[in-house]
Amino acid sequence: MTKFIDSDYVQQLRDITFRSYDAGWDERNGGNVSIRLTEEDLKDFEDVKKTKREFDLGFDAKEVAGQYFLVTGSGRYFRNVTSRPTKDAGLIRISDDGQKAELRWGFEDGARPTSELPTHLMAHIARLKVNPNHRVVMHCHPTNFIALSFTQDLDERHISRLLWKMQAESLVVFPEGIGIIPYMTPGTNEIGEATAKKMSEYKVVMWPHHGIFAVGDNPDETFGLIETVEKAATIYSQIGAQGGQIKQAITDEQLHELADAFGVVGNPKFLD
Ligand code: 2HA
Ligand code: ZN
Repeated sequence: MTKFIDSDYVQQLRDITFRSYDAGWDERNGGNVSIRLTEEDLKDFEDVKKTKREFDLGFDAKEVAGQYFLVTGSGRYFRNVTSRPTKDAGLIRISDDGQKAELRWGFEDGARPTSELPTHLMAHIARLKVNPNHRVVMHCHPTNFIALSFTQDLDERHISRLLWKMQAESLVVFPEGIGIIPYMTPGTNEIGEATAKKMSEYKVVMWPHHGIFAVGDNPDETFGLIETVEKAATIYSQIGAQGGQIKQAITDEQLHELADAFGVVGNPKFLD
């Protein structure tokens, strides 16, 4: 019998939660991840077939009914997922009526899915319409990116251009730029709806004074996207530490050349 604990999915979740913690982006219980899986992905695992507990979702998730999500637990620490995956992570199936999450594996000591489950599921629903290959949604608290939300105008064009111009990699990795929602209370359906709306256009959404939400095909790519955004924000912080005076910078013409060279389309709203 193939056990779900031995799957690549659990291994990938252990890996990115620990890496994100180790990068300093998940103090205490900060951060949450979800990986969308299908019945087909799970057909070989005998130990995910039975519902062990149910959770009310508090919103209608019919658009992902019958799909599975490997998620981190509410109040659980990213630091611990790698050593306690069966307690701090769980596999849920969205019920056929879209109202409940059925626990199929994990959360063995009574844990529940992350408090940000509404945002995760709403973001998956939004991304499925844009790019059905996007299976991973990740939230964490990258320090320099959060700092930008205090010192900069919360303007998508401004923040996107600032990060694009900090390194040549940025435009290639997030050519759509950065979506920004207003500051809102975490864990609510409202912040989920606002984030999901942005996710129909952006792979990265800033939660001002809180953190980042990012999506991607797989855990590696999603984590790499967050690393790239945070690296650009860190360069900006270091420029400040070096006195803040910019003597030369990447021009818009060079951004256009980059986009052409790497076959990406920079968001025309933000590129001059
Ligand atoms: O999971 O980061 O936004 C804890 C959080 C809430
Ligand atoms: Zn958070």
